[in-house]
Amino acid sequence: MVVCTLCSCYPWPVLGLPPVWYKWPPYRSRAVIDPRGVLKEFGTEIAEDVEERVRDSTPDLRYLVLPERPAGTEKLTEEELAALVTKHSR
Ligand SMILES: [Co+2]
Repeated sequence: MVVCTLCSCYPWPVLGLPPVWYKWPPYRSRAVIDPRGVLKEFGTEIAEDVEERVRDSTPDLRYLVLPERPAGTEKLTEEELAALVTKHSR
């Protein structure tokens, strides 16, 4: 999970304006302490056998998460795959 505890910067050129909760201190601190619990509240349950890592971005160091290809999308074109990616993607 990628967070920014320092300044809540957000990749707005890619994802648009951030949701309001993104800057809330309780979200920023809990995302670091309990990323699995926070993701669960957003409706994404991470299996217990999946390792959790939290990366805190800074103005000098950014992270980009490349998602796995969703099941059943093997025949989609690049454009069709790109259309699946929104800030609401899980
Ligand atoms: Co920041």
